[in-house]
Amino acid sequence: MDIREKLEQISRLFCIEGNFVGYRTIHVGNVNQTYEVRFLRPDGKHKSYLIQNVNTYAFRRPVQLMENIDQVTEHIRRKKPGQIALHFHHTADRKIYVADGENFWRMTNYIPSITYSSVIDEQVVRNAGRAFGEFQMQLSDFDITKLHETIPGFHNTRLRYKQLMDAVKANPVGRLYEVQGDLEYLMRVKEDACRLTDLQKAGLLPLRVTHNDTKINNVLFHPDDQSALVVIDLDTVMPGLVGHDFGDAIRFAANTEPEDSPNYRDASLDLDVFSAFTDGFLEMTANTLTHTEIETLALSCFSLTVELATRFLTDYLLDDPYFKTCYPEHNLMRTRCQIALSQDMHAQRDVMMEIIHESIAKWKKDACPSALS
Ligand code: GN1
Ligand code: MG
Repeated sequence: MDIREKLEQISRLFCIEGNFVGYRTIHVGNVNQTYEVRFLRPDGKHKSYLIQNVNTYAFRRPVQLMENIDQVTEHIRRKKPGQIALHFHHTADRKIYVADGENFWRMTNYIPSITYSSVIDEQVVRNAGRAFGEFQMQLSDFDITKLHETIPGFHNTRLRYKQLMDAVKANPVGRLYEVQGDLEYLMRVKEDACRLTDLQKAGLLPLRVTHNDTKINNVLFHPDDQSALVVIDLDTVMPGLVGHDFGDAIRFAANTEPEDSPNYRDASLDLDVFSAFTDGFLEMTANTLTHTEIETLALSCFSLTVELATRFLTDYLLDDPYFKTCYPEHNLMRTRCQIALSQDMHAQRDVMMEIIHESIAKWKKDACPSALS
């Protein structure tokens, strides 16, 4: 069965009616495969939907993952009745997935919108910061114990280093010799990068419900006024740290180079983007953050960037089983781009903290500037 027939068959299992008009592959996302499918409905109108083939190598427990998503989307939908929200379609027997023995499928409403993979427009970045901050606030009263850990240790940086070491030892396709310089750097910064994880383990940072994959292209924007409509990609919503969401968003949005740029040496932190995102994010969250959370926000950017470098490098050494790649060195370029960015973040950490403190002073109701500096 070709993919067109397959997508039509899956749509029917999700009870979609009308004539199947066509589909388009969406090339965003490094893990799952996404398609837009279009139907001519019995009322004569065209309607689009999104179908995703969930990557079960990455997500070993897809049914639990869908349970998380169902609970979280419904919780958010209840908070904003009548507004645009993500909604998953059900099969005739009320499931929100189809497992056909080979693949794991799900289907959502299609929200007309625009996304950005790189952005320098201050207002758009600020709106993205607000959207991720608001997302966290919407879930602040969600019972954390109801969530499955869909990828155990997802942002456990020490675990990511261990996985890298295992890949180094195994070296199954002989790529180790190419990456000595990259490894040396990652080992040199290991303790600093793992500090966030250590603070979490020591109970010094509170667990919250976090998104954990806060790339700016996971925010849908209104095509006309660039306001943020909705946060998508809820696969990794789990208990986590505020720094996981903040740090991951910055490492993606405030990189002067694309995440997989072959000009990785030019990767650096765009301070204007950093400021705008920080201000939007803290506008929503400043009043709920602890002192230690605030003081580790700049560190979290460095930690998440180094952590992703270890993940890309692990995947490169293992012959790319996890992240989608378009050419053999793709994961190596990604690794190096994160490394270069992390070096600049390290150099700019004090400036980042100053910007964070300015926003805190602006948004936190009882902020006392002298106590923050
Ligand atoms: C993956 O598939 P996508 O683009 O949403 C990954 C993130 C990485 C990101 C790097 C579940 O996200 O953790 O930061 O690639 N998601 C998962 O581009 O591993
Ligand atoms: Mg994702």
